[in-house]
Amino acid sequence: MSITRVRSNGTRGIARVAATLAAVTMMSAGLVGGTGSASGGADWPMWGGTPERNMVSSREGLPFSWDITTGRNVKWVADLGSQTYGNPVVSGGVVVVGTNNELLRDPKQGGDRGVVMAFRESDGEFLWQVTHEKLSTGRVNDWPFQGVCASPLIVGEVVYYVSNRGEVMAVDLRGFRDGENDGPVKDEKLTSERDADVLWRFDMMEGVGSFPHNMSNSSPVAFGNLLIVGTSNGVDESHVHVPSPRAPSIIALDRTTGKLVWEDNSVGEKILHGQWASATVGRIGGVDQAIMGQGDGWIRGYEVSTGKKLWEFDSNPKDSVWPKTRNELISTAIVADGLVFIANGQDPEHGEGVGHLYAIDATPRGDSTDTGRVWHYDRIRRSISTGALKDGLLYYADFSGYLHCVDAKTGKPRWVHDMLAAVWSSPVVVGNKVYLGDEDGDLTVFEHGPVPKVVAEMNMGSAVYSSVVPANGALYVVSRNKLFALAEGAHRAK
Ligand SMILES: [Ca+2]
Ligand SMILES: [Ca+2]
Repeated sequence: MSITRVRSNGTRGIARVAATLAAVTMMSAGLVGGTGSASGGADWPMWGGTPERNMVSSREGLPFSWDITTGRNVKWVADLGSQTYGNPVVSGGVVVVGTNNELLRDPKQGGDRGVVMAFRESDGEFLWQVTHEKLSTGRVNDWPFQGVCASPLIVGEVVYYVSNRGEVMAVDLRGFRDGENDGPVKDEKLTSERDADVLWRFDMMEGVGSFPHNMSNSSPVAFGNLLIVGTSNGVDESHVHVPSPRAPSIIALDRTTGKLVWEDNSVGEKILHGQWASATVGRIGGVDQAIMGQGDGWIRGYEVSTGKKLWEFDSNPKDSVWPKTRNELISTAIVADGLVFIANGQDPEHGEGVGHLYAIDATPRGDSTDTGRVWHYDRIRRSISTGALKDGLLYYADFSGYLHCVDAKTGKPRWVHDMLAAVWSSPVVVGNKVYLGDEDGDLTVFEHGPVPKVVAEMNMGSAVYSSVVPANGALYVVSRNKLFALAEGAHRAK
């Protein structure tokens, strides 16, 4: 496969990474916030739709073709900043997405900032925004113009997300439009209806000593009253030195107060580069586990209520060498069919290379690299995507632009499709269709099944780093600078 075929857009990678990283069934008692992909619930309140992060929805009747030029099947379009790497989430009638500040909505909040914007779900009207100035340390911690990268999480009336300043934020879904200044934070300087009502913030740089490499990125996941978040702790500009080896990779906060509950630092100074992954929560072997890829290329599972480490799995062959063949983990694990699925890869700026995809049994304890390996698929290239598993078929994309359909039981390939452009996005199964976007801005729709079949391909006008989000009769797609709400039968006038 050609290395040069994949175009780079020239901006600094990792931060961009964040991006794609930047996505629950209510079954297990503690899991919070999901309406359940399996149950066909309406909202999509987090990365992956549910805490198990499996990119699958049983929603029916969503469009699989549209035309952004004529407006066919386009319900509404909202403008975002100039670079958008995060994914929208939808809950309580509100669509929330991270972007940058190049669409200046408030002259009082000028300059380069990370921004989270909220829109009304029904018609796309802008509701409120929160902005975060860039860190004064610059690109080593907070890359210019990358904005807020990871998907937020909405639980009830609260939006949780990680800012470009390494803060875990909790803000009111209703902002100040409810006439109340909610939460412990009462000293917001901007309190109009278009501003955000902050409930609390937890600064991971100050609170646990994290040193984010290039960008802070993690999509929070909730379990009961806990919020599980990755810290993004990484190397410094030397790309060798880990300035904060004692900082944890993963933390749990109290959702109500923002106070630290548990933390784990199994990685220590073994961080290869950065840590931009998001945690997954699923019940396996009777234990509710938090599972996350970490900066040394290992995946770890924790008892989610206590933070006790249960198992750890090396995603790289023992003879691999960073950065040529040893990879980091940017992909979010999914829990499906009682197993954990995850692929490794690298910062897109590092280009293409070998990758590894695994099915992992999360019941063995300790070092489970051998005991937990159900299968290993080595035809995948470096990937920053997250998987989607339905009817025994696992879809997984790689950065080289291939969409792999793999037998989830055996790890044997069923088919591979070449998107002919780099893929940051994750495949999402909606009903009997599979959606995947690429860096050329093409969004391809496949028939879900053991045989490859392209149903449609639409260009979205600029790169699609995000993954499609199905919610309440609409499909949300984010390009570099626009948020599209697509619905069957809708027609947006020019
Ligand atoms: Ca409020
Ligand atoms: Ca407040």
